Parts: sequence; C-alpha cells; structure tokens
Amino acid sequence: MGRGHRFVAAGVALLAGGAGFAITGGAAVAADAPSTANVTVKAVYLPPVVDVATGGTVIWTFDDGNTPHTVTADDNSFGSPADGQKSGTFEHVFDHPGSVSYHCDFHLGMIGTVDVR
Ligand SMILES: [Cu+2]
Repeated sequence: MGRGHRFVAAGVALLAGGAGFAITGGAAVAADAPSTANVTVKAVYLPPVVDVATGGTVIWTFDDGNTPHTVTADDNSFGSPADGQKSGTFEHVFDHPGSVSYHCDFHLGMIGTVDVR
C-alpha cells in the first residue's frame, strides 16, 4: 500500500514536470524570433540570415563607405531605393510567416534571408 502511494506521487511529479517543460519551450520559441532584427550592409549582409517574429521589423543599416547597395526581395515584395543607398537605414515589416530571400541589385552573390516565424 505504501508503495502504491509512492507511484501516484511520482506520476503527479512527472505531469508537473511536463507542464513546466512546455512553458519553458514556449518561451524559448519567442526568444528565437525577436520582434526586431538588425542587419549591417557592408560588402555582405551581416548576419546573412535573421529570424524575426511575424509582424516584426528588420532594419538594415548601410555602412560601406562610398559603395551603394540595395536590399531587394527576390520576389519583389519589398525593396530599398533602386539607385542604392550608402548610409542610413531601410526597414521592412514582415506580416506573414515564411522564408524570404533578398539580394543586392549591384553585387552578384550578395544575398540574405529573413525567416519570419
Ligand atoms: Cu551591394
């Protein structure tokens, strides 16, 4: 009888542990997808891949001296000015989950990805 009680107690502890894990998991997902992500535009996009939560904003900061760059979505869903930017920022809000690839119109192979969670 005493044994049986111990088994019941262990089961309750397991359930409680499971619930705690689920809550922790949810917090981890939120931390992985921030509402804002920053990308520096130099000879490359740094970092080349960013995660952002749905509805979040990505801010690109142009910082490559006299070399202009663009941030142009491969599917043309967004884009910085076509004549290029040497300084300042460009921002875009991502309203739909999914992966969006983008590139620079001036430099072949200058590519990046936004993963909207
Ligand atoms: Cu470029």
